[in-house]
Amino acid sequence: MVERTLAIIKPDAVKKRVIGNVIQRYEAAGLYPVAMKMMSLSQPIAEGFYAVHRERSFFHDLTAFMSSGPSVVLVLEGENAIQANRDLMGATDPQKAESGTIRAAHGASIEANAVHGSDSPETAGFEIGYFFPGMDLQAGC
Ligand code: IDP
Ligand code: MG
Repeated sequence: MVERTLAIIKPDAVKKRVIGNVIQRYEAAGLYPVAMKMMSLSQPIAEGFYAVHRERSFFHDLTAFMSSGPSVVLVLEGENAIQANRDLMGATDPQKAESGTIRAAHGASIEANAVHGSDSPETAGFEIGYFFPGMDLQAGC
């Protein structure tokens, strides 16, 4: 099924100058950008985005990191895009990520792990709407 997912190239990857490399990996995996913008997330915007993690010990550090510089926020479209992007990203901890994944290539730590990807249709719907209001989770609109 063709679906959409929300991806973020995080501030660490932007600083490392690997935006182009990451987008190349998306395209090579059949995940095509259908919306994209570069933006600096404020801490409140990062807090709203990661609200599901607000009780976690790392929440403050995570939202400070996410607002430490510009990110690239994208909607990717492709066959089983949500799971396909999770596979392409690799494990949250780059040291545990399979070789060939984006996080194995570019992640520095469990926090500064280069990319975000939605983890379910429910979160993809919320996350796409959060950054691209009015844009549908479903392809073809
Ligand atoms: P995911 O990005 O692989 O879906 P989540 O568990 O949803 O991982 O965590 C969201 C983000 O929070 C991670 O990508 C990472 O940046 C950060 N994070 C997760 N676990 C830790 C931790 O134990 N310490 C610090 N940051 C963490
Ligand atoms: Mg997650």
